[in-house]
Amino acid sequence: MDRRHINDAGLLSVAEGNHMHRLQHGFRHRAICGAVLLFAFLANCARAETGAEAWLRYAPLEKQAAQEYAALPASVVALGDSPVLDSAKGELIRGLRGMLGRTLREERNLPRESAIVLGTLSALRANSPKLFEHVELREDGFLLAKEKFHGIDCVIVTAATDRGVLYGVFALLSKIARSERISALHETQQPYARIRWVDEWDNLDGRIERGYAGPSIFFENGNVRGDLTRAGEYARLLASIGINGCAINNVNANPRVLEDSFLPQLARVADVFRPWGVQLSASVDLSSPKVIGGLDTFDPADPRVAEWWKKKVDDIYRLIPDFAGVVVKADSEGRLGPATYGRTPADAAKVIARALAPHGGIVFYRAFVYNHHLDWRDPKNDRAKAAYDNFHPLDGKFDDNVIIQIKHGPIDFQVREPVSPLFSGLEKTNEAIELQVTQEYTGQQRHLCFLPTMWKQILDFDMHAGEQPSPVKDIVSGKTFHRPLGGFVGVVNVGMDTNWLNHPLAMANLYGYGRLAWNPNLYPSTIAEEWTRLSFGNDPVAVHTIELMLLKSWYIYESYTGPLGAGTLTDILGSHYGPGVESSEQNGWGQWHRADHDGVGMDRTAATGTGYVDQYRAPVAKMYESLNTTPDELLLFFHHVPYTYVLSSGKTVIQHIYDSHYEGAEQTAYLVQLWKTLKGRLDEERYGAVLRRLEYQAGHAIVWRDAVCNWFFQISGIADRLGRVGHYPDRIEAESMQLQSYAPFDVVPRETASGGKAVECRPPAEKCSAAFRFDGAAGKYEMNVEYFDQNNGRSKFRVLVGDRVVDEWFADDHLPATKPGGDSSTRRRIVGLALRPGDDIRVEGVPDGEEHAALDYVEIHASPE
Ligand code: GCW
Repeated sequence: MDRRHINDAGLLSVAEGNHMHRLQHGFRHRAICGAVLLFAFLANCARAETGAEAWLRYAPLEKQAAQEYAALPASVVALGDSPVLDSAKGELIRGLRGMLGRTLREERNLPRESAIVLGTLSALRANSPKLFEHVELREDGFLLAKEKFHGIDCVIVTAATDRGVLYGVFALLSKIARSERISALHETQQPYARIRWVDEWDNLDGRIERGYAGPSIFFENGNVRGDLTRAGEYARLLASIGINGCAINNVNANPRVLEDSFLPQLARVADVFRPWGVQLSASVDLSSPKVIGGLDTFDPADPRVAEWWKKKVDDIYRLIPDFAGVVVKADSEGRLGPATYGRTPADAAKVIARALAPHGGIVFYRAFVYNHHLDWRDPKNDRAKAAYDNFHPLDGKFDDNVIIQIKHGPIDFQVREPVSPLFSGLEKTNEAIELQVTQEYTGQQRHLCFLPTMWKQILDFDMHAGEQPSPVKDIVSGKTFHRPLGGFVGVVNVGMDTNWLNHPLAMANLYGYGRLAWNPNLYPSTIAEEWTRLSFGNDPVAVHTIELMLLKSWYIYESYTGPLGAGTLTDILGSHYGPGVESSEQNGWGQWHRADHDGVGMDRTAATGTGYVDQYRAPVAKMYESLNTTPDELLLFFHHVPYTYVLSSGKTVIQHIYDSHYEGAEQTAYLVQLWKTLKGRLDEERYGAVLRRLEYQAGHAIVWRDAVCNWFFQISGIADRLGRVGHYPDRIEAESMQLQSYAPFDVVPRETASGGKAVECRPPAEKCSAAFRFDGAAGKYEMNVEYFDQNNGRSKFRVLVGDRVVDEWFADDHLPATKPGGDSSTRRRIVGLALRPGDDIRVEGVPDGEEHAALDYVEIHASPE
């Protein structure tokens, strides 16, 4: 596939739109003519796709594509015996059966005929000492090769460890699923870093902090689940992308996980992880020695505390010999930590690290330590400085089995942040980068936002920490400073939803995280293409369209939610989902954008600001210190500028804010159009599920657009040059309609409803209505009804034209909202509506529970559709 025209930076361009159109047209034509393609596509449609299989579908290949693999041997031999090797063999059989319809014969002994041979290098060499003489494989790396073994042509999957063999099998199956040629197979892959982990923020009661896909797959009602089938399936998914560790409980850890009675429960999870080479880890609370250990202290300097940790860790290893280690969040957001006793993170880490060391375990100490009661009135205060201020002075004071786990940016997973300066602030300490797969601040798996595009920019960012280039990926993997350990941690938060992350396209983020942790030199476009082929099949139009959508989606999301590095303008005090521009200001959380009447942005310069810039190495600091060399997309992170400041694009800041929000909302609508071109090319289930979410997103992008633009219009007093902001000629406000029982009210914050007001149907009213007369010309129209869908009721809406009901629905989505506002505002689109002048239009609402069928406005646009 020719992908050169996909420019993976920025929004969708007109050229890309046109190209897509041509491409789809061309392929549509061929698909109709080509019986082969048509057959393939029918075969595709026949599968019921729940998303449970994720990228391991092993769907039957088209006949022609399957031809490439006709020469694959008919049997498999595994040299050795271990649960991981058994998984490798089982997976190979399963995959080939699914894709090629062939069932491999399992041979126990050395092959007498051509076979697929699975085994470690040492197992192979025990039989054939000269085999792959010059190949060197480390840890989880593997080799796939066609080679003679005992004089017989074989396909060999080998590695230093059984886990490497398993990874090799997954890689081989992935090639086949993507119809990649394997006739001249000889490929070595070596992971970039040893640590490739995921964290899950699951609470023992089964809820997941910042999880958007149902309850925990690990816990329920305070215990580990009885049925751990899903946990085992998850481990298989993780293994398929090279993930080797998983911390299963929230970093806001419940001390109970370390209770004696709980440890056997943890061991059950380790048991289902083990066959997939995924090592179990747990988050621990530093006050445990006191809270569950019966000591009167948890001071790390107290020998009784050290003794407690040692005994606890020994107990864990008795039950879980391959336990990976622990994750620590301390002195952060209300968690207790060494600061209680005037000790440092190094003191605290040491005590646990020494207990773990004899067993080979690791401590991940999170650098997310900050004061959330900062005085916002002090212009020198800056939360962004916290991680560096806390950890840089401790460089060299951590044991070799301690890793400092650093969020990618200095604040908190915002849609755009610079890279954390702490990466180059530690030279004698192991590091891991923490990336967030769960879309906390990036649309919560309701908005499409493919994050590998962002992660790749972060990983490639040169910190200038030495004479050679020192991109973040090289620092965290230990290459730059020759550290023994390091790597990647992704916060995932999969749930019991069948498809793991709720939005069918969100799984591209988990896949992409794993792929980048394995090889951060991969391009986002390669990752997007791989994932799409594996998840949706090889239809070139589908692959191309989905890849394009993924690659653009982060830029699109950013353009309507967080301009110029100001941070995500979401409600930071609530759900972190819908708009709430002012919520970051005037409180201690420190996610300030400092917008006032004259300007916007945080001055973080050394000259006049907080001095944060100086935490970077000189060349980076120099770039950010100056307005002229700070890239536009991070301008407001580093500088406070007047709204009239002219960007390098030639636009003023305020006009950029307006334009990007309008453009973002338009492009979101265009994503819907792009997706619709795939109808018939994909299975109905996922086609429909994605379409519904994209349509919702297109509506919510307008909520975002209007909220942010109106807020900045209010505060700056500067009008939109294009006259859009504050002017909605097609919009009829609910509060200006003829109301029956509906009553107007003020929505808070005001920018989250059109005109700051909406109407609601308060009990005792059982049904309310809002009506107006249509005075446009006769024709076909699209009507949009903006209403509020809370999660504490299931109101019913009806729209009537005269006596004719043209639409009805329930407000029964599960949005993170109990009141009308930016989280709950939802758009209902009614298309192809025939209207005549003088038509009476009426919206009826029936409230339910705490949800009062609140209505914001109606919009009517001429539409040929
Ligand atoms: O982003 C914030 C989240 C918290 C989270 C915290 C952290 C687990 O809003 O929910 O707590 O970061 O990373 O510790």
